[in-house]
Amino acid sequence: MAEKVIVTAAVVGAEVTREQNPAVPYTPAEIARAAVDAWRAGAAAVHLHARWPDGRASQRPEHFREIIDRIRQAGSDVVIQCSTGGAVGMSVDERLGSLVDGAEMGTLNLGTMNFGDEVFQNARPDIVRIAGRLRERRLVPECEVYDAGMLDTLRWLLEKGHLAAPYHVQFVLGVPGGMSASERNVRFLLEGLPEPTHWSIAGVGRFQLPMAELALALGGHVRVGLEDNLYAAKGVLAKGSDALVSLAVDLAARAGRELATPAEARRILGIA
Ligand code: KMH
Ligand code: ZN
Repeated sequence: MAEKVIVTAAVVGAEVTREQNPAVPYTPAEIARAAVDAWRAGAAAVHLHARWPDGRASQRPEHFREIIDRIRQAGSDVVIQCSTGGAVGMSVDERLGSLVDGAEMGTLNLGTMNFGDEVFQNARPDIVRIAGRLRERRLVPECEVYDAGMLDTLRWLLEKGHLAAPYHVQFVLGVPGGMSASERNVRFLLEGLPEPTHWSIAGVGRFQLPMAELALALGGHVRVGLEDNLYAAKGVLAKGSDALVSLAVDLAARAGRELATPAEARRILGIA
């Protein structure tokens, strides 16, 4: 029987805007509400970014603290994962601002890549530094893999002792400049995954739900939400990340995969 599935909700990224979808949350209160709604819809974990009230990307510790406090005040035990990717162009120091008390996981982006028309910089010494900070703070890394060579970097980090289990792998597929979101690519990536590990797929744009369906069929976990995709169906804007979580929950039921609760997700992910 396949492991229970962890649905992660990425409720806001650094790039999507309210002009594209009015449901995109900006303030800490809005982001926390989106996270709690996603948890109520079945998400066991939330992947968090922050914004300034005008929508600019923020990695300010006070924004992350307020988001986490509000999520807990609402009675949610959802697993909290903070982005150390931030936005393209931010320094590593700025990106590390998100790792505040209350975070349980932090992302670890495994390479430099074209990101649309920009460059997302993740030089190897910076990856090592972020991995070190996650270790110091006893946060479980979620390794963001956008392309096949990044799995070689994962292996290198493990060999050199910069990273050790527990860690989680998120295949983020369909970023313009990264690997596309196809079944062939997923099967190839899975062959290169170090054992033992658990993995998830975040498909970008129209690939979000097909990739969730594929991950469910192959025994993986899934990430959905407005960070990666603004639409519930072709031409239909999602009313929120919770709506996308609900669609993933339906797919999980159809695939015969039970949902992990946040407590079960902590056990699977190795969060102490
Ligand atoms: N905003 C992207 C440039 C992460 O959260 O760790 C990077 C990103 C990855 O979203
Ligand atoms: Zn992110």
